[in-house]
Amino acid sequence: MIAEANSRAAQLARDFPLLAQPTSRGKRLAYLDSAATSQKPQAVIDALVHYYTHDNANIHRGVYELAERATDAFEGARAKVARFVNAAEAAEIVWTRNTTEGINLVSFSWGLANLKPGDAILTTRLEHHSNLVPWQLLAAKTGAELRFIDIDADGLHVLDDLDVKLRGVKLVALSHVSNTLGTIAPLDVIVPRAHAAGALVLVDGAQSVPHFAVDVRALDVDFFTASGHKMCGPTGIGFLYGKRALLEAMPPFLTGGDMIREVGYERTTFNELPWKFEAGTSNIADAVALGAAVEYLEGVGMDWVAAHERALTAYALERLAPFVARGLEIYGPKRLVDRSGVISFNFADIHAHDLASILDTEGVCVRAGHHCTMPLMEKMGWPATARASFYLYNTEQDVDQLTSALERAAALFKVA
Ligand code: C6P
Repeated sequence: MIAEANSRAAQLARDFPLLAQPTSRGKRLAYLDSAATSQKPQAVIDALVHYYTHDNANIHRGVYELAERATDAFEGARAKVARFVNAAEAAEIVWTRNTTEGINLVSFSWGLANLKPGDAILTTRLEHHSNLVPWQLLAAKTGAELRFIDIDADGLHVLDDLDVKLRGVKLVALSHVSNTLGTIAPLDVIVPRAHAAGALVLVDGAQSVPHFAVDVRALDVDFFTASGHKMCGPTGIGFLYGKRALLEAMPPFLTGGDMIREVGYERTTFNELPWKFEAGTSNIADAVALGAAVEYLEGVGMDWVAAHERALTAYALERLAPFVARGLEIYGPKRLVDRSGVISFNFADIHAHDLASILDTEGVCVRAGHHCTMPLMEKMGWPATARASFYLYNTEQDVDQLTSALERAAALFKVA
């Protein structure tokens, strides 16, 4: 790995106060669970505190200066997110609580209004439960069929029969990056073919937009949704991008205050985009802080983030390679270009949960379990995996701490 990138990551780690905190055992913290949630830079924490200290009021309602300031901060953050993903306009960005809510919004609003028996929804065998369960329920409610793009043993999409699978499909819903295997979906192949078959495409961007530059217009996706908490922002805020014409035609998902234009006792007309989809008082402070997170990421540079994570993944795979002869299994795509900074593994016959607990005693945070992809684990025949995931603040030192902790696990479990 290039020493310069490593030292920049070490420098950036200082922006994240939590990372300086040793564990209760006095170990240096090696936080390798950013796929679950990222840490927050001081700039984001400050934005939250600043909002509550100086700008807090309800939005879109008050005419007084404070309320206008709150509204400006909230709508300004939306514009920052729109710029970050290159949406044509801020009105195409709907605030949600997270990726899960973004997918449910499309499922309930677009899905119930547009699907009927004989139609199909196409997803993949890699999906997080958030991008599977809503489609299962939608299929059951509408009589549509749920189909799957298969994956090979390395977790790569099998596209030989894509055109056959696309027959009758109204929506293709897939993750941009798999949270369990790190597989990057070949959207450049799938999106044009889906469109040619008359299907819309929804992309679950929970694991992509935090890690590399995403341009929703260049990708030509119809819906794209992500979570703020995985991209240096707070929990409880996420967004759904949708092409204007689609969002315009969709009925509201939740109803109540703020999403209305005129309400009578008998009937109601709805607000314009994006507020038609934002019922009730929004999560104003967290939206504002997500705007700060986006500015932070822009300041770092998304191309740098992507290059750094790729180099760190290469370094980690190299450091882990000697363990393979001792029973370490590494899952996911073999080629670096096909994968993100997520490494799922099992070590000899140590259960992933035991392994994660031992790593924890050494200050290394990794996730263990099914990673909310139970059908994928079953298909691959893994009861669980341990998963290390990287972000802009991780360094070679974190990877070295992981391999030292694996040595400790090997010693405890008497792995030769
Ligand atoms: N994956 C992980 O540890 P929410 O919970 O709505 O912010 O994100 C859901 C979600 C959807 N799609 C993908 C690809 C995801 O990775 C996640 C969240 C975390 O892998 C927590 S389960």
